[in-house]
Amino acid sequence: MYEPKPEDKFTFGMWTVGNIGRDPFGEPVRPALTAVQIVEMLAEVGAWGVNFHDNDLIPIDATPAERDKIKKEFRQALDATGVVVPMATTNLFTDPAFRDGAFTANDPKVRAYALQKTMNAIDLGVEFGAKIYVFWGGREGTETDAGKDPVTAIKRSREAMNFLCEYVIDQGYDLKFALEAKPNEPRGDIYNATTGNMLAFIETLDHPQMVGVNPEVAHEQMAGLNFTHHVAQALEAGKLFHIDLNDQVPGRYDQDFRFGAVNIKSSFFLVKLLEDYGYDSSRHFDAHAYRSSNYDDVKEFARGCIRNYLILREKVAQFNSDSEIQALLAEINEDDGSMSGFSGAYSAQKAAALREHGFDRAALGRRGQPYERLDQLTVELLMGVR
Ligand code: GLT
Ligand code: MN
Ligand code: MN
Repeated sequence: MYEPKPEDKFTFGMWTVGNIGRDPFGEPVRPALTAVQIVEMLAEVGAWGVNFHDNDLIPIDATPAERDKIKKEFRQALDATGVVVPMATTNLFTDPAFRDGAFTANDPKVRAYALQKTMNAIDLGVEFGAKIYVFWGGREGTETDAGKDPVTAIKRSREAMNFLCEYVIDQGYDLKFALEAKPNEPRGDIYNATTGNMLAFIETLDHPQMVGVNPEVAHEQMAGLNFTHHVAQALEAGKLFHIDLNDQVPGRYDQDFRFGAVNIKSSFFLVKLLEDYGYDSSRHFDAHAYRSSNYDDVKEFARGCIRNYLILREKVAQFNSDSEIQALLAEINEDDGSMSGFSGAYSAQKAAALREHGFDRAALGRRGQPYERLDQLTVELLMGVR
């Protein structure tokens, strides 16, 4: 009943199901999988696509011969399983070279190397069919503002994005960029910390039409923000190019839990937004299994992400067709048309007429809204008793 279909576009990063369970306090608990094993696992759980960082697929020190062998085997696994590569990205955070950032590093050699690495990684992603290219600047931040001027950091980020947009245009690639914000971790503070920051930054680029966002549930929640509202702003602006689905207890470390594992209600409103507005790009699970899991349980984790999305989508359909809920919504949004002369685009006449209109302010203040009732119906629907 909750079987994924290709048109659902459920994807996982290689680094998600392939996560070996290392954390700041402990060594890996799961053996590393090959790219082929990851593709096979994703096919088994019903995923449509796999995304990768350059170095998830090809180790940073691989020889040309190793590189060719890995690419060949990966291609065979994709062909054999039908798994596709909709998105790719660059690892600009693991290697010690990026300890002070990549595009925003103070050392110009690091900044140039980051551009070179990204051009190569773009080529690799495009070679496997990627149409979306994600930028997550995990190291683009500081622990102290003593060493880096934050205005300079913004200018460096812009220069890098403009350079790489031109590179893509120059190569004739059919590729769009999606910028992913995160407030902190692994840096103390990361620049352009929220999706809203990214949306504003994009409008300052030379090719803003090529660039959108890749919001991640956990990243806005780490900052204590309403993720659905951030996604709505991106969606309304035509900038929701990609999305990273997972879950997170606010105020904790960067958890990247299974989608729907923590906050069912906010996950529901997110799915409702995506479905109501016909979001049509990848539904990417950027999450990983508990460190206590072995690979059998990692498959349960991946299936759980997919099932939770599909279950919530069914709940959305139920919400949208529940007559009591819809009657309440109609009541809440009631409009007798008497204000239509004052709404819409400004005109001097409208403004003059509005100034003359007498309002019964006390009556406005007496009107309540049945949000308790509506929310309780929503909760009961989610708890499965409606
Ligand atoms: C890393 C990070 C994610 C990003 C990935 C893309 S890598 O796992 O935590 O949020 O989306 O670089
Ligand atoms: Mn992410
Ligand atoms: Mn994350």
